[in-house]
Amino acid sequence: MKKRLVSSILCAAMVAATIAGCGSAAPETAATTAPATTVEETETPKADAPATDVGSEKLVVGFAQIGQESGWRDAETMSIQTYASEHTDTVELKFADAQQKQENQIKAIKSFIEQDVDVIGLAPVVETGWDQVFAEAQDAGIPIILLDRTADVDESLYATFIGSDFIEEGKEAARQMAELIGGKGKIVELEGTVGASAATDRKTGFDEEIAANYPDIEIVASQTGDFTRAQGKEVMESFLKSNPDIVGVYAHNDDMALGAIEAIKEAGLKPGEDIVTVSVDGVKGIFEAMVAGEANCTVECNPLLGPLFFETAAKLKNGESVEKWVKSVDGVFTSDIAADVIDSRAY
Ligand code: GYE
Repeated sequence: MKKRLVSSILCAAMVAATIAGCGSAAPETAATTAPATTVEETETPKADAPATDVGSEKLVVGFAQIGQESGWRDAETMSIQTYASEHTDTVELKFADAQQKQENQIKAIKSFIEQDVDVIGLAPVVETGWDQVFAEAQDAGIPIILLDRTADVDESLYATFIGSDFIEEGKEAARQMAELIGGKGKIVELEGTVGASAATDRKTGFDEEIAANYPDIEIVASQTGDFTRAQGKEVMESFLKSNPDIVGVYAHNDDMALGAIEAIKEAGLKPGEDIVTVSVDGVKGIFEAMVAGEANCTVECNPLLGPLFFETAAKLKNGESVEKWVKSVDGVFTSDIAADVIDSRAY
């Protein structure tokens, strides 16, 4: 029963990823028939045990989540909590919501160490400032899995990073933007949380690709919207006031793009036509906006990391080796195919 459940979750993930890949408008970053994750991630569980089986004891995992800043984050939380609730006989999850604050994440990690969990998972809200608490976990013999964002620490301080290549996402977004605006014009950039790897790298990838290959595209303003819809809207309002002649907006996540779309409409302009959008994540809301003709492109970033997270934690508890970076394989979606794939989107 347990085994079937794990298999069906994996199959569902693979099917979803395959559908996603098939819909890809620009397949450079997407393996069209590949699962959303690498071989390591989607390995079929052994015939005689569920993937998170660690013998007679339960696998006890502490996860320090960032907060609830975006639809993407909610989908990831759901993926982790659903896996735990469907595997209560083999898995125990201690879940902390840090409400966007690094100090809360550090507190959560310290409490997980005190409770002597088997493995600690963390989505680091920012990249720096982790050395000391990671060293404490290491001294206590508890491995750390970085989930979806990286930390700027020595590689020896964590076991693995599971997530996407943000630089590549930024570069892909730049190529899509260039295509949409015919290689020229003024654009603005809505950045994610200051100091977060997903924001820093999505900016680096995008800005470098524009600078290297599109001399007639000018990024006239770039400012943080903290990965939220409300701040995306607010910052876009001020961008529109000081830059009335922009032709595109690049947002480091879909939620900020959705906020920007509201601001564009309120300014009496047509999002998707007067000002095109390119963003990252692939959440349902941006597909709806694309179907409505108000958004143009999203570069996918897979948040359904729950099963892989627990399987990796089980491996670490069992003393098995894991890759230092288990990279997600993500697709790219443009508005012309949004209507065909929207029903198959799992988040
Ligand atoms: O893209 C954004 C979220 O860390 C990859 O965080 C994640 C990012 C995601 O808030 O929407």
